[in-house]
Amino acid sequence: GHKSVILWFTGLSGAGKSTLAHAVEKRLYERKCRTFVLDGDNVRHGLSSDLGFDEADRKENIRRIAQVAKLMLEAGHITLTAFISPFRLERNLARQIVAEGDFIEIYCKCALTVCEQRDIKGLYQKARLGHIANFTGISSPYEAPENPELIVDTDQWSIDECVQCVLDYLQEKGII
Ligand code: GGZ
Repeated sequence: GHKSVILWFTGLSGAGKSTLAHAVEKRLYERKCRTFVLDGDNVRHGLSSDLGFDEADRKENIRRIAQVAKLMLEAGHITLTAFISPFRLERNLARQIVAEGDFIEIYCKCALTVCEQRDIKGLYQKARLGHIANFTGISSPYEAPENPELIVDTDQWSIDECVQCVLDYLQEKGII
């Protein structure tokens, strides 16, 4: 058995949130945990398809995700969310929606210069050229967590090291 918690990954576009969430999910699945990943691929196209990226829409996006995560929690799943979630206030609201003790904030720490250099989807370049408005890190703020449960240095550590860091934490806390 395992406890149900939310693993709330936060960080810049390209910091590796989604990759890491899926890699952690795979390891949890192997241990027979019930898991679910919420990320841009399954939320931004459906539940939040009416929302864009200005401040109000991002806040609403995060509120919806927190509410869904709470339902998944009640269903007994370890839920992994991978959204930029740039605002401290909304992350803390999410924490309150979910219930403080079940919310594990994981800061995927990656320098903007590294994300921008990788630019896997070419979005940073578009943002620099002014073709995308309100782009996090360029023309919209990212407020780094002040007291996250975990920090993973995604620009210094391998994916495996980051995954192991999360699993060690879950084990240490008796969640898995
Ligand atoms: C940031 C944007 C933007 C703007 C589109 N700013 O690297 P990606 O492509 O796959 O991840 C980014 C994703 C961010 O959506 P989230 O739902 O995680 O954001 S938030 O939590 O702030 O609501 C990026 C893409 O969408 N994208 N426009 N302007 N990222």
